[in-house]
Amino acid sequence: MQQTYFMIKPEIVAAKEQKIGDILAIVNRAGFRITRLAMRTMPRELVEDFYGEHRGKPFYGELVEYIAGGPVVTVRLEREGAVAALRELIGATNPQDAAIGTIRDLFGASLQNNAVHASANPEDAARELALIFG
Ligand code: 3AN
Repeated sequence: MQQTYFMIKPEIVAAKEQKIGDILAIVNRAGFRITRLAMRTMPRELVEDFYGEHRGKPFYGELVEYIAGGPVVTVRLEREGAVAALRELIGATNPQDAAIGTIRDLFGASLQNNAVHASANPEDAARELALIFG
């Protein structure tokens, strides 16, 4: 069994019509078990560490503001081949490029407001899970 980190981003949590349940249902139906789950606002310093690989990029400041700007849903998921399977399920970073039926295709609004995050590789998954859940 492999673990990965999944996060539902602030614009989904803040939306008048919340789609948190719909998104988690898709994840469960794809064979993932939820083994940790919380809603929280991430402190700015935590977001800066979390997105450390993007430090210095033109969108970094805006990205940190956005993710630290409101509560997110933090999720630890378990499945065989969880990391790759979840990346496939969420689709490409830009919802416009995301395959039909993927979570970002269904719920993403823009490159920044792309609904969800999933760890990119097993090393990131371990790092992100440690950062978020200790
Ligand atoms: P992914 O979330 O698919 O791993 P990353 O790690 O390249 O993609 O990007 C992390 C987050 O940064 C994205 N989910 C998106 O919100 C934001 N982002 C990435 N690239 C851009 C960009 N060119 N302009 C604005 N925001 C971006």
